[in-house]
Amino acid sequence: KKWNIAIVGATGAVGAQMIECLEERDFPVGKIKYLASSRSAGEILEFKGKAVLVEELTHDSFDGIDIALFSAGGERSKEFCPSAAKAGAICIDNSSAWRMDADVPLVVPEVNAHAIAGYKKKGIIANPNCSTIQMVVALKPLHDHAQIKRIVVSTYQAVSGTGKKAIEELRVQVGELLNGRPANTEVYPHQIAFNCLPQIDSFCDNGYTKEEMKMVNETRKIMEADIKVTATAVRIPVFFGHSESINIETAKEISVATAMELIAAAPGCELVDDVAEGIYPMPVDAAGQDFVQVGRIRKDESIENGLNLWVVADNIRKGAATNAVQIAEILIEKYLK
Ligand code: A2P
Ligand code: 11C
Repeated sequence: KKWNIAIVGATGAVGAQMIECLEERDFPVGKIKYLASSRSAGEILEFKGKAVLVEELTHDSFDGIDIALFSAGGERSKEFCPSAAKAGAICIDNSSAWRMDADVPLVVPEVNAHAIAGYKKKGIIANPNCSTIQMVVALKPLHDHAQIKRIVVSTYQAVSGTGKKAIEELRVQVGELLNGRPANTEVYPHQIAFNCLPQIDSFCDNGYTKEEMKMVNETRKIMEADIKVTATAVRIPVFFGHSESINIETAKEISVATAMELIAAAPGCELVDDVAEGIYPMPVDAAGQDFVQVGRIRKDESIENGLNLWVVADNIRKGAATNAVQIAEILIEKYLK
C-alpha cells in the first residue's frame, strides 16, 4: 500500500530534509503534495526526480492526504493541524505547538514508540525539539540501567535550527566581517558570526529561554519519568549539528565502561569515544548522519553517581526530519495498515 503525503513547509530547511528522508528511506509514497506560503506558491521542487508544484497552504489543502508532515512554524501548526486532522490526515508536527498537549503524543521512536498509539485522540503526533531528541536518545539506555535523577545540560546549537534565513545570515555575516564590513543583523538579536549567543528563542518569566524550558518539559514527557532537568541553550556559529554537554546524576552506580557498552548497543546511538586517539563527536562529522554520536564519557568526580557526556547530532535530520519520518514509518507499519 502507498500513502498520500503532504509536506507543510516544503520550501524550508526541515521541509527539504523531510523530502530527502522520504526519498532516501524509500517511504511508500503515493501522491505527494508540497505546501508553503503564498510567497513560494508556483515554485517547482522535485520528488524522486519528478517535478512537484508548491501550493499555498490553506484549510482545504488536505483532502485525500493520509499523513501530513508539518514544519512551517508553530502558528501554522496551531491553525492548520486541526483542519488536516478533520480531513482525515494524521499530522506529524515538528513545531512546538502541540507538544505539551496531554492528548498529543510526543515521540522519539528509540525512546517511547509505544506512545504513537495516542495519535487517535487528536490525529496529531508531535515531533520534539531537536535539542531534546538527541539528548533523550543518548540518555534512554543509561536511564533504563541506572535511573537518572537529574540532568544538567548546556547546548551548542547550529544556526540551521532557526531555519533557512539564519543559515544565510551566518554565511553573509562571515563574508562581511572577513571583508572588513560591519555585520548586518536581522534574524538574531546580535551578530552570530564569530560569536555565541546565550539566548535561543525568547525569555520566560523565570529567566530561562523557551528553548531551555522545552528541554526540561519535553524530556520529562518523553522519558515518562520525574527527572530534574536544568538547561542552558547557546547558539554558536555552526551551520549543521547541535552539540550538548550533559551531566547526569543517577540513582544507581554506573561505570564508564558500562555506559559505553550501553551507548554502543543502543538504537540510534553511535559511540564515538577514543580520547587517546583524539576521537569524539563533532558537528562536522555528525552533519548528514542520522546517528546521535556520544563521546567524552567520564565520571563526574564531584558527586557519588554522576557521568559527563558530549552528545552531537544533525539537528535537521535526527533532530527533526528523520525523527518525523521514523514516526510515519511506525504509524503505517503498526497502526494504519
Ligand atoms: P515559504 O518558503 O513560502 O516562506 P524555515 O524554517 O527554513 O524558515 O522554513 C519555514 C517554512 O515554513 C517554509 O517552507 C515557509 O514557506 C513555511 N511558511 C512560513 N510561513 C508560512 C505561512 N504563512 N503559510 C505557509 N507556510 C509558511
Ligand atoms: C533551534 N531547537 O535550534 C531550535 C529549533 O521547538 O522545534 C526548533 C524549535 C522547536 O533553534
